Amino acid sequence: SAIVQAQTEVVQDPKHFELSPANRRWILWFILFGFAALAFGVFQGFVQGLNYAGISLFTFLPGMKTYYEGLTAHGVLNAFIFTFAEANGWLSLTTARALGRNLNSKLLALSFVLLVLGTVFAGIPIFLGKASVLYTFYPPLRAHWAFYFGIALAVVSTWIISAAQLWALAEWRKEHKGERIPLMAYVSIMTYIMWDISSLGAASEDLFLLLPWSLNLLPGSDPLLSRVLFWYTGHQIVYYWLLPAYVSWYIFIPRMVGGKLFSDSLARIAFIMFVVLVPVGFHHQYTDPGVGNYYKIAVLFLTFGIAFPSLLTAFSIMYALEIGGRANGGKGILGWFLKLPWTNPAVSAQVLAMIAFLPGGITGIMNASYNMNLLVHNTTFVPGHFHLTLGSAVTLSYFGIAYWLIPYLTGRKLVLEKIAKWQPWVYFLGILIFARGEISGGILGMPRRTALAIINYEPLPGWKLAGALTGIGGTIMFIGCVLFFLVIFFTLMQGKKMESTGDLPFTETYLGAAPSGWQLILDKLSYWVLLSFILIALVYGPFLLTHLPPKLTSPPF
Ligand code: HAS
Ligand code: CU
Repeated sequence: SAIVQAQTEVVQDPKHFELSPANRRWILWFILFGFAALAFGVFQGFVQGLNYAGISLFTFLPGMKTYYEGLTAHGVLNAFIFTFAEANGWLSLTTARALGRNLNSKLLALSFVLLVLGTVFAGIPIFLGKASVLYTFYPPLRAHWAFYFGIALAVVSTWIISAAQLWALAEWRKEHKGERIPLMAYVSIMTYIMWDISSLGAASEDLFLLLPWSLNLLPGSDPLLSRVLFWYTGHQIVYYWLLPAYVSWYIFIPRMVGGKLFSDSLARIAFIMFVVLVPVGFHHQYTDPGVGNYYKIAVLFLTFGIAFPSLLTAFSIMYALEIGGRANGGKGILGWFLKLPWTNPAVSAQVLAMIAFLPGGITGIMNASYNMNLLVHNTTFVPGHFHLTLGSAVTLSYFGIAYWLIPYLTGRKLVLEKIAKWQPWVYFLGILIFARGEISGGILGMPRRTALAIINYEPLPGWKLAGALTGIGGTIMFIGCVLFFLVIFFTLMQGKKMESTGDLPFTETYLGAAPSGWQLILDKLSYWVLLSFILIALVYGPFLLTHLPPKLTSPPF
């Protein structure tokens, strides 16, 4: 309680701020569009889960003809469109609030339109069976050009949000010479800077190799180069999914549990590490022939490096939760944990997200360990890992954020509160069963990305139980999603109008942003970007120098 009462430092700039109607509108559209994409995607996910339990339903879904069509729709809608839309909306809001200035609403509108167009362009060929190339779009699998074009539009929409953020920051700096960047803006903008740097690989693959190839302008594809470019982005995209949840965990959760964030600098350092340690994508290619050991060993160490800011985060957030739990009367080593506001679904969803992220992170570190990877690569262990991370840490966090954000944006009170209270628990139970199935099955060699329900060979003995758990867990997760969509839908339709929506529930910090001293270097964003590019050149430079020009020899499949 001494810490709760001690020094307070705010993480945003002015005390009062009005979100403009245009900013509010576009942010709300982003949030709702993202959840709509999630709703379409989880239908496919439900069917994918049942596949492992030996039940083949994929051909029954509207527009679905094959397993791979459904899996592509699931991956693109949930891993790209849902996450891009939520991050675009959510981190525009946090940046605007923290800098005390609305983002350029024309840019928000343009970004939103491009994301919708991108979804339409990519979605139509998927649902026509002309782009069953999965969300990793490895050549020589070839999709209709509209698919690659749509993905490019979606990525450009994220760059536009980054431009809008940086513009607002430049304006803010003119009026606040020598001041520290407010923490809430800092973490939001750093997330997008990290993504700007990281998206260059897959974006150039898409625009310069795959799109022209799909239009027959190139003689063939270069699978090795494409995979290297894809995974350069493909690992860091996971932090573009995760960091918006971290923004909520660092900046909002401490306040919502009655606590406080301990250290401003520690939070900034974590985000700097995500910006600097970009080149780790080769850990998805440990088993790729054609990638030398230099790269595999370099990224092994760098990957352990980039797990570190998540450990910092675990420390920071656990401490913030403890401060809150103790302020609420929690005693003893763990008593504070029970005193968290568990009946508030905005909190329970996010604390459950954190708990799921513990095994999510541990399985990531197992994946990164070269010799473990040889055992689990291309097995269901990997989707087990990423449903604990993307499918839980991120998705459950967005559920939790939505429970207060949608009332904030619409001015409507949440309805069906009883269902909202149960919803995170249902989803959490589902993911635990699902991940237990996938992870144990993976250790027994159960392959991922395989239509197990219709294979013409005998499954290994352990796969039956693992597959059944995957199907049962996936069904419970799906029910958890449906409950969420019900709450949001009826809130939008029938929620009582509130008189005022108040301010965003951001935290105060115990050790705030120091106005002078070594901490000032944390705000020199260009230094960290430069460092990131140097490291990228060291890891990827030799590969590109020895591999280029592209070897466009593979015919399409
Ligand atoms: Fe990963 C594959 C390594 C994090 C997503 N990952 C994937 C794929 C996806 C994905 C989608 O090295 C599959 C791609 C494909 O289709 O092939 N991953 C890692 C590592 C981390 C990691 C080292 N991954 C993520 C996150 C994701 C994600 C985050 C999505 C959001 N991953 C890999 C590797 C592969 C891989 C290999 C390739 C596998 C293969 O062979 O194909 C690390 O960043 C993880 C660090 C995390 C932690 C956990 C910190 C815990 C926190 C919670 C604290 C709890 C609190 C509450 C406060 C160290 C912050 C507690 C309260 C109490 C009382 C307990
Ligand atoms: Cu990775």
